[in-house]
This record gives sequence, C-alpha cells and structure tokens, in this order.
Amino acid sequence: MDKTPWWKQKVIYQIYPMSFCDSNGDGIGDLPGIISRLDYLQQLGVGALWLSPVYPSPNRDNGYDISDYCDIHPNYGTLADMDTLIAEAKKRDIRIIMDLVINHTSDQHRWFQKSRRRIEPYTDFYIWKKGEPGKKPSNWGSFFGEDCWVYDELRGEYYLHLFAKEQPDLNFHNEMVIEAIEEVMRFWLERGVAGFRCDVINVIYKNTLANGKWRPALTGSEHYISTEGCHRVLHRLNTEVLSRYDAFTVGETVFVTPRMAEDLVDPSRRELSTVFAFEHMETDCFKIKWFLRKFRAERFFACLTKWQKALSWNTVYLENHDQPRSVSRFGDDTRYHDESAKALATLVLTLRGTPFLFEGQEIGMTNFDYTGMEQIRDVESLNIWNLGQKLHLPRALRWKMIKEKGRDNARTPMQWDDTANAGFSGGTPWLAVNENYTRINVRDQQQDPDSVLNYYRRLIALRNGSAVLQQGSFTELHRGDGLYAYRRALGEQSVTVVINLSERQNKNPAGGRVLLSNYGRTACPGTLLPYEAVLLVPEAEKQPAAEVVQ
Ligand code: TEU
Ligand code: CA
Repeated sequence: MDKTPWWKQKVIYQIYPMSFCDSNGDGIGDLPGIISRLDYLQQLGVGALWLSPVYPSPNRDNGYDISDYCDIHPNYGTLADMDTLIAEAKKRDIRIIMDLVINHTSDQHRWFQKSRRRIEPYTDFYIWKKGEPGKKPSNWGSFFGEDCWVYDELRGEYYLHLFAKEQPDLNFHNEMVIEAIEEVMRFWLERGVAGFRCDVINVIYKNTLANGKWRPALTGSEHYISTEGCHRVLHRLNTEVLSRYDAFTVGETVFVTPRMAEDLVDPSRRELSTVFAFEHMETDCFKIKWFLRKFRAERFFACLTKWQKALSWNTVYLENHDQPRSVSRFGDDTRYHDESAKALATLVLTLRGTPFLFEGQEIGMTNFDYTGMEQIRDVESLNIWNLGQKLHLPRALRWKMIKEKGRDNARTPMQWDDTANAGFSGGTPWLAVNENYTRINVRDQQQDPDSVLNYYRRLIALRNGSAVLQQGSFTELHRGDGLYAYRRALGEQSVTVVINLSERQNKNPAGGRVLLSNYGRTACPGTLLPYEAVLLVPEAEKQPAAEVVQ
C-alpha cells in the first residue's frame, strides 16, 4: 500500500476569499462564490484549497485579525455554507485547509476585550507589560513598520503587537491559551477540514520582552524567532490534536534558515508537516522587502537549489497574498507574458516538494496597475507609505516601493472573463480590477489550447500522474545566464527540466525526448528561446515517466 501522504502527491491552491468570486454583488468574494467555481478547480487538477481567513474579523488586516475563531464572517456566508463547501469539494476529491492565525487575535476578540478588563480567565491571555504612558516597555519594532507597544487606558498597561496595533499578540506562556487554541483546531477538524496553514507560526513564543539588539527593522526578533518554547507548543498541538485527525499543517515561518526549518518539519519531532520559507522571496531585496534590489535569476536559482538540497521536504511557491505577482516579478509581464508565466509554471510544478499556487497565477495575472495611493487598501502599504513620509524618503522612491512590493498587487479580483469587473462581481469590487482583464482572463484561456491556463492544466496532470515528479530526488545540472537545469530521478526513471528565465537565447545543456514544452516543441531544442522551458526524458526510456498530456 502506498503510504505517501496525500500532501506529497497533490498540488494545493490558495484562495483569497475576498477576491475570488462574489455571488451576491456586494463587491466581496464569498463561500457560495467559491462553491460555484469548484468545477473549474477540479478541472485545473488541484487536490486541496487553502482559504485565507474567512472568520469574523473587523478586516483591519483582511481577516488576519480574527475576532471569532469558530464562525464565518457574514461577508463570506455562514457555517452552513462552509459545511457545503467542505462536502462539495470532497465530492471532487479536493480537501479544505483553513488559515489559522494564532500569534495574535483582533483587538475586537472577546478574549482581548475581557483581558483589558482583567476578567478571568482572560487576564493573562495577551502580552501585557507595565509602563508609563509615553515610555515604551522595550525597543522592539513591528512587521508593519510601527513600534509594537500600545498603551491601553482601560487596563493601564501596554500590550504587545508584532503586526498592526489592532492585532494584539497572544501569550503562549499561558497554558489556557494553548488549550483554547486546541479547542479551535478540534472545532474545524471535526467539521471535516484537512488541516491548517499556520500564520507566522515561528514567532508565537517570546522568550523575554527585554530590549533587542538594534536592527534596521524588527529589533527584538532574536527573542522570538523559532524559540524552544515555540517547538514545545507545536509538538503539543501535534500530539494532542493534529495527529489524531491525521491533519496536514504548513507553517508560515519568517526568517528561518534551512536548519531551523528542518527542525520544524522533521517527522520524528512531530511538529509541522511542512513550512513556507521565505529566502527565495528575499532574493530581490536586502533582507527586508522594502530595501529593493534588482532581481537576478542566478541568485534566485542558487537559493532554490540550497533549499532543495537542505530540506527533507519543501513547499514550492512563487506567489501568495503577501507577494507581488510572479510573472511581473521574476518574468516579463509585457513582452513575454505567456512564455514567462509558463516558464514559472514549469518551475513551481517540477521542483521537489508540495507546490502551492495562488489564485490567478494559473492565468498569469500581473501586478496591480494602480496609479495612486488612494487605490491602495492594504494596512501594511499604508503604514509603510506614512513611515516613509516621516523619514523624508523621496515620494518617487516610496511609490516605487509600494508599486513593486505592496501586497495589493496580488489581491486584485480574480479575472474570470471580459465582462464588467472581470466577472468577479455584479457590484463594485472592494479593490479595483486590473484593467488587463480583457486580455488576461479564465474564459478566453479556457478556449485557447496554448494558453497559460491550459499549460498549467497539462503540467498539473503530468505531475499528478508522475511518481518521479512527486517523489524523485533533485540534482542541479546547470545554473547560469538565466538558465536553470535539474534532474528529478526515481529508480530507473528520470525527468530533466530546463528553464531559460531570461530574454536571451541560451544553449540547451541537456538532451532527450520532449515530454512537455512551453513553446509547443516536439523535438529537443539545441537553443532555448526567451523564457523557454522544456521537460525531457531519456530517449531510450521505454516506459516514459508520464505520457505527454495534450
Ligand atoms: O504574514 C506574515 C509576514 O511576515 C509577511 O509576509 C507580511 O505579510 C509582510 O509582508 C511583512 O513585511 C502573515 C500573513 O500572511 C499576512 O497576510 C498577515 O498580514 C500577517 O501574517 C499577520 O497576520
Ligand atoms: Ca459577496
């Protein structure tokens, strides 16, 4: 019997519910909208959906500020809609993964409201610290460019928030907090979800609140990144709850080295199934995303190879709701839109690890075409804009930072067709639709056999049917001049992947029979054209790793 867990075989698709599909014309995507698109997702070939948070929330940080862990935001529907989604997805062999944000809650959560008033058992649910108004307890900085202490008049103490000030951090030194989180996990697992994407999971346990060593950003982080206490909490959540449901977890882990990541995913430690690491997402910046640096494919490939070699099992992703669109960032979204989107598809679906796609990636959606700050909704971008102003950064530089790295780049509504609002909503969308929806949309691409969408479908089908692509080892063959080549091998079978992530022509360092080509080639090319990608199998191989899917 095949004991390989499902999450090592399937492709996972992230839905940003606010922007996916609006069923009732209020401009906000919702659960019935997702349900109406399940057939599309089944045809795409994905095996699980990760939903960004759908819980009640004041949406200061678009749902990552949860005010009730055991209900559904009325914008999205009801618990009954969620049950329908789980059941309808299951019929199509698709699992549902919830986003679990436990580092912090919303300041509107009843736990916080009671904690402010010292009502038991919530008094120590959050990280409170005595201090004079105007005199912060420590020098820490937050992820969203503010300092991270707020003085609460009602309680007469400061609380800690590593993200927005409306997102107070929970206190994982408190046994009752861990129990409360266990209850939340059981609530959803009992309803039939397959697991959780665990938001910023490696910062939940703070060793101390003392001053940190000064850094240009995130001063204090040495006191809370991947602490022993965090490992202890995760082991406990795993043994007491997750393992009993055979639940899958992917932890979002910031500033981790491969060593730190391996400690979180090593099966013998029983903590998480997988993690999202960020290093490859930091190859176009100097450590902090706002410190822009020109993208260089070599640096990117070197980082991918490093993680492929170091970690027993990776996640592979190029996009999510916090990152710019990959075709705009790593490809060329004007001259070689389709070619580069397909080259990136080849990359994300043939490396070793669980592939995660973000809604719209499969049609090559591009960065938002906004022209002014008034179009921006994201709290992080708004904070950074204001901070930049305070620091007297030139306006042009601030604008460049937001244009290139702002999170709304990925959050514009899904482009379903070329009708009004891209078929996303009958009302006014909460965030503007990218004007290129008449050129880039699902309906057109469904009808075009050579579209980015149909290339994704072929590639996913290929991966779904190929043990080599799922399980095979990874060996780098070549890296340089924008070219990346590697081999995946399992037993007698192998697949060689060659990707030219540049607009230069490049000599092909590999040979073999063509399994799939983003230029529609049938014979192995000697010279690779701009953004050309090709999957090759040995000529002599009688039993191909997987048939070419047309
Ligand atoms: O993100 C955590 C995180 O560290 C970053 O990716 C963050 O979005 C930012 O870009 C740092 O500069 C997670 C969620 O994915 C994000 O949407 C939330 O805003 C954040 O946690 C807080 O819950
Ligand atoms: Ca709606």
